[in-house]
Amino acid sequence: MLIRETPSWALPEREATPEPLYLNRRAVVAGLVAAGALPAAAGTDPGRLARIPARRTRDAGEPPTPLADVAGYNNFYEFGLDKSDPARNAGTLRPSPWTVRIGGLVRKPLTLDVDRYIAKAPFEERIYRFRCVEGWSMVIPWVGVPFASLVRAVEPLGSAKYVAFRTLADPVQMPGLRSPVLDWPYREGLRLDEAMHDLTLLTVGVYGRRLPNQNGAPIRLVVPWKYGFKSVKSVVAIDFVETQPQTSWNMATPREYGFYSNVNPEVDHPRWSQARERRIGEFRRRETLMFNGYPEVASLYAGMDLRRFF
Ligand SMILES: Nc1nc2c(c(=O)[nH]1)N[C@H]1C(S)=C(S)[C@@H](COP(=O)(O)O)O[C@H]1N2
Ligand SMILES: [Mo]
Repeated sequence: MLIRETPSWALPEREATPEPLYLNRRAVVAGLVAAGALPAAAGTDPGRLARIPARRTRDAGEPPTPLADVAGYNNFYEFGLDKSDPARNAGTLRPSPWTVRIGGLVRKPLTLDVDRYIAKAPFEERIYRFRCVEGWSMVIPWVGVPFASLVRAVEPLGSAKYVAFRTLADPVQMPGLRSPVLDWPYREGLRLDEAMHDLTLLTVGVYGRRLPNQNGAPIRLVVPWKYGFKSVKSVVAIDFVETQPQTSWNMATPREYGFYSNVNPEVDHPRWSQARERRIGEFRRRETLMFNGYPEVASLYAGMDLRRFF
């Protein structure tokens, strides 16, 4: 749903954000900086986005999860296995300068300089539901651009059918790489039509700020109709390929983590039901919605048996 459309993105922050959120943000951010979970501000605030998103093009219709939870309760195994590890350990990640190499079966491969991209791309704010396969969920105001715009820029060849994403794997910056829980680097993938769906967001910020390291700085994917592990963090390489790429979670436990992993309350994970979820901050569990409440993606899977292709 389009809430605001303006010719210019250069709105003052208070106009780009609903008032209660705006009023809260400074206090919350100050608290997180004090707790060491966000970069400290030395005069200027390095966490601020160079440009403020002008448009909110998606609203979940529910209040966003507080930034303290979004940036304090994370899965990012490169920094440890506990939910509080990434916020504690991801300070060693250096998100700038950062490049993303985009290639494979494309006519115009390119290397993205993320700082320059952040300074130029026409960002939107999108409030999406976010559902982890572990059974918890949040509502998150992301800042990003539709991934499809990048796909169009590199001009995939007709033979490109899938997109493969890879996270940085630097043991100096990422202490979690010492433990072999996953086959590093963290890899994920989408079918090309999924990658080009308007909901698929190339994300650089949250709550109007650059992504905290623990949320996948400086650039990550967000695929809101799929379980959270498909939303790969701190991306360094994107390749267009012909056949379904290997993905880290699927390689680790294929019975538990399918390539598609669309949120589906009717297909249980072998170790737990997916029928319900706990929204972080709520007490009672709520029912999980098909495709996480994004029914517009259903046509991508027409004719597919979603029990077999889970
Ligand atoms: N590189 C990388 N990306 C990752 C993960 C990870 O461990 N490493 N965890 C995934 C999982 S399981 C979830 S639920 C989300 C969590 O994103 P958030 O911490 O921003 O909420 O990131 C996903 N992307
Ligand atoms: Mo997850």
